[in-house]
Amino acid sequence: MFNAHVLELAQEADVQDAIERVGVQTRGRPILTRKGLFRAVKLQDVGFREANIAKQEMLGAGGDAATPKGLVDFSKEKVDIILLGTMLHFRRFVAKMRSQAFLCEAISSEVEAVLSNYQRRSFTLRFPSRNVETNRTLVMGVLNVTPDSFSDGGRYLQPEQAIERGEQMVREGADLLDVGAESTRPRSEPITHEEEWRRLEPVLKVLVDRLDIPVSVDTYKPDTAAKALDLGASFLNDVTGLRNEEMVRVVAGYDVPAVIMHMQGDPKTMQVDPQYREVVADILRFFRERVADAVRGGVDEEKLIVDPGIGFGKTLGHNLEILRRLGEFRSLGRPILIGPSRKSFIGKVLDLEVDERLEGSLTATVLAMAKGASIVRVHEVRETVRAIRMADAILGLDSRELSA
Ligand code: HH2
Repeated sequence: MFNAHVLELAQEADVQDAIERVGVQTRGRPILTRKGLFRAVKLQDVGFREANIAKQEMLGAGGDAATPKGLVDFSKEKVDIILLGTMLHFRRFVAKMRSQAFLCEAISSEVEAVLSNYQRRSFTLRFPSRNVETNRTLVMGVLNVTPDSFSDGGRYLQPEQAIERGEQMVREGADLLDVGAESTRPRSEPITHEEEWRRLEPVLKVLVDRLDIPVSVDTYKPDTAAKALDLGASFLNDVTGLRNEEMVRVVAGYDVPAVIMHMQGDPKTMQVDPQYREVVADILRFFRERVADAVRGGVDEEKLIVDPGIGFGKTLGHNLEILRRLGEFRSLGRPILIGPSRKSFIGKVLDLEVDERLEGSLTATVLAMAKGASIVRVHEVRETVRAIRMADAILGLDSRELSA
């Protein structure tokens, strides 16, 4: 009996650890690490010439490519393909494609970039007053100074209550705080900048002074964003994904981190009949465009955080698929934020009202961090911090020394 068993090697570190344990010589380690790591890379809308070359080069490199029938009978101008191979195969492929004709060089660069991005686990969030590392999962507490938020609407409308709740979340272990003054729940009505600021100012003023953690403002209005940053907020959370040029100017001008969230449509109508060609790929494309636009507008790319926007123009199936495939967003090389907390997709799966969704929220949040989310946006901070610390320890993400 040889005690054969299948090893789970998803990350470079897993392969390195496994081959070290069998006593591989130092020289052999890098090559075996590449051979031990399998990847599948999907490309969309590839011209048939490039797709044919990619298939040949991937086969030549020792891997393979999944291509549609339309590629061989020339019935399609553009096709989606999946490259399959180990990191060694991809290394050879990238080198070969670089010197091929047509758009092959661009494919080579894109594939090389996503494979390297996907490996990236830790980021430094540079806030005005401090840097925060994402070498463990960060918990962002939600504070809604609104009369109508879907979960905590009306509870923290009075400044004293909101301030007390903010301080409480810090005591409970929040790493970041997200303060919002306008609900963006489905069917909500927009409010004016004046009204938003009237609700926000008294709370924000005190919190930024008293709290020792970075505070973000959940707003898509450039005027509110600028005033909040002047007052001492550390970053911005924009549910419209920096689509407004003015907002890009604010982020670039203040040089602060910003969350680009994906939303299909607007809150009033987003849940009517959301449609995607492929939900994950479509959102990835949206992020790429938004990041590129922001960078063109002077924003430092390293300041951007992406969030697929659970519940914003998505069906139950879309939300579950986004969470199941969340790791694919690591292809962007940006930190991922996720906010499943108490949302209606949990209510639909478990048939439970908003205030009974704690277990569903914790499950979604922990699975999301296991897939690579760096920041989790939650209402129930105390419980989430415990769940996340435990998950971080199991996954080896906790930088603290844990003794036996
Ligand atoms: N969800 C809500 C609001 N802002 N921002 C990001 N980045 N990600 C999210 O998932 C997200 C968000 C909705 O939740 P909540 O703030 O509790 O509700 P409301 O919009 O009703 O105030």
